[in-house]
Amino acid sequence: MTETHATSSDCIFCAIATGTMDADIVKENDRIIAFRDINPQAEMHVLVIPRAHHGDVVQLAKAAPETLAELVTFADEIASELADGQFRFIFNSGPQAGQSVFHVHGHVLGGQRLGWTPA
Ligand code: D5M
Repeated sequence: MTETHATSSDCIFCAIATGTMDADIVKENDRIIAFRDINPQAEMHVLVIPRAHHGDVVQLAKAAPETLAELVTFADEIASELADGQFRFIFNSGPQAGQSVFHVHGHVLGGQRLGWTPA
């Protein structure tokens, strides 16, 4: 598993968090940044990440549980601002679960009725 660092030089989401890579940012504060997914899977598909580098949601939960809680609050606020306030919040953890970027990110999905067939 990826180690936890403030930033990681080869991490694309660290690059977005530090402003060295462009993203379609919808909300941010000192600790968290949210931006639209480049490959949207729903009418609203936003990624919510801590600026600090943590490899996955379990590492974040162990290192900074208050930041994980704030990600949930962020997701709720984004869903209210961009859609009808209802949302699905997904963390893929590990390659077999579909994780492809190893900087923790929650997928905020909504703006439409969502199906449920993960396989
Ligand atoms: O989700 C990784 C997600 O990250 C996937 O839905 C594409 C998205 N992605 C990758 N690069 C970018 C940039 N540069 N901007 C916006 N979105 C991006 P995972 O759960 O790891 O499969």
